[in-house]
Amino acid sequence: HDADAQRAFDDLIANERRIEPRDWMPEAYRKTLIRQISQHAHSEIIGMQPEGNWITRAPSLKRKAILIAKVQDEAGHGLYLYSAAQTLGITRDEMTDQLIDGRARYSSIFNYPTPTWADMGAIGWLVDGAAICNQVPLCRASYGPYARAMVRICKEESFHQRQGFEILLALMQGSPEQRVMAQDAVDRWYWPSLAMFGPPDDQSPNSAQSMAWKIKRFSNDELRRRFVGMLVPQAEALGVTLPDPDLRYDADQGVTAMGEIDWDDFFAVLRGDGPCNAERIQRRRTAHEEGAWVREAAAAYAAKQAAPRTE
Ligand code: FAQ
Repeated sequence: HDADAQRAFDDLIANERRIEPRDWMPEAYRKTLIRQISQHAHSEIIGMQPEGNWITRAPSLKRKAILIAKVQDEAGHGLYLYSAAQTLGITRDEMTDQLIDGRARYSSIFNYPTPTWADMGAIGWLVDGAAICNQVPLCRASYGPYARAMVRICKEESFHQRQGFEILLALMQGSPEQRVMAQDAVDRWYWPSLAMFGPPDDQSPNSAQSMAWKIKRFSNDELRRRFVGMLVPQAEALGVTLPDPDLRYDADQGVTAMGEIDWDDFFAVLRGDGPCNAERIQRRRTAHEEGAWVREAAAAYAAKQAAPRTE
């Protein structure tokens, strides 16, 4: 019976069909999806903090409204993704506990500070740009609920990326001080955004199996290279310099050479030793604790609605 179930699963994967929550699936497939989707959800939720930092200080009402909308979208993405993970048998409470206890991973990128307004531009352009590049292929992931969540998320990420680009463009067309601020933000976010794609292929323990299961469609290094190739003409349009003297780009062949990422810094951030790891988790934990009364009130209200009417 198990062999039949495995064969049915293998056929669905081989034929580019989707695995749905009620289908049989190997335990390892379920586990790796819970791992990746919950990490992705946590990234969206923690990812609200670096930009949330600028909502009260945005330089105009219009900029403030746009930034609020973007951060709100990130909350929405986190919620879709938690729901997708829940279809695999983990509860929202378990995922939340893993995050606020510091046991869960979330993207390394959100452990860096946002000292200037130009960081809002660099995050949109580089971080959302990297997210799109990584996530468009995930729209074809073999697990239905994850793939479908990605479609809407990618549409919203495209708007986020454009708004970041436009912030940087406005700064690059501004005063000399504003141009320096924009370039400084690009210098600080460029390398960490490349690290978002994960470790090099020969140090990526999950890639081979995730690609065989058609969760991942391209390797970490392939997507990273594709991303840099997208950035080069955009950097030129902006008038900013990508801080990699070894970068070689050819319009026909794309990126032919690039410098080495500081992997020691990446692994330090993964261990929890990045500049903002402790602050990010503490803030999430406090927000969760301060929200306890809202959850209690919602549960009490739901119970009251479910109870039979007495009048
Ligand atoms: N940070 O074997 P691999 C966003 C871990 S976008 C932290 O290569 P895999 C939008 C990895 O989990 C950001 N950890 O792993 C936004 C694994 O550890 P584990 C979120 C990382 O899964 C924009 C170990 O290293 N996007 O939020 C990172 O095959 C602006 C070995 O790595 C996603 O999550 C990293 N950068 O490939 C929001 C996309 N890289 O679990 C707000 C979905 C690797 O064994 C503002 N995820 N690790 O303990 C993926 O595509 C994949 O999971 C990868 C990693 C590509 C991230």
